[in-house]
Amino acid sequence: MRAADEALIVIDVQNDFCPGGALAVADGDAIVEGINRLWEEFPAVVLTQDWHPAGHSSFASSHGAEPFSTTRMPYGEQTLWPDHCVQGTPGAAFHPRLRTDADLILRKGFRREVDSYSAFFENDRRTPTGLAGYLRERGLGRLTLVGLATDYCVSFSALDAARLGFAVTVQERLTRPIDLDGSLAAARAAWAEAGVRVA
Ligand code: VGL
Ligand code: ZN
Repeated sequence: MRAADEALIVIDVQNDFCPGGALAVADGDAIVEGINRLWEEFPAVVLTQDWHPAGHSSFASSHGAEPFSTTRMPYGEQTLWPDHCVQGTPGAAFHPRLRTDADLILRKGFRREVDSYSAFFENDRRTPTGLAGYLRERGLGRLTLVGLATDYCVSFSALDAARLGFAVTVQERLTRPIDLDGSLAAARAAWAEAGVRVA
């Protein structure tokens, strides 16, 4: 069993990020059993769920653009994705074999005009999701991150958590990357810079 201040944060293990899904990550489903096993060790577990309204501004279809192209948003550069994790659709549901009896399920990306890769802040880097306050009030200062995708939502969450003063470990074997234009290498370099541990 882990210490009482340790939490497992499971990022976006949802059907649309698994093989057959709208934004499938290669082998995304291969981490499910390992996450369920690791779960047993932790006194606290949080799941995050990417949860977009139809017509979300991160969808290429909302801009008449090609998926995986980029656009300028008021808050900066934004990659445009295939429509994915639309609220209430099967693609937005957790992988059917993932445990879901978490203490907290945090939904993110629900504002049409701004994306939210990180579990802590929207992509404007300023609007908090409330997760930091939740963890702090519960005395959970040490976080282990797993889930999808390594180089987007896991990485942005890890970097924000470190910036907020949490001790952060990414259990990389229980993540899978999208790896767009060197994004995985960039993520790993940023973790080293920010003091995010990789297990
Ligand atoms: C994610 C792209 C768009 C992720 C979510 O969970 O990593 N990536 N929305
Ligand atoms: Zn998304």
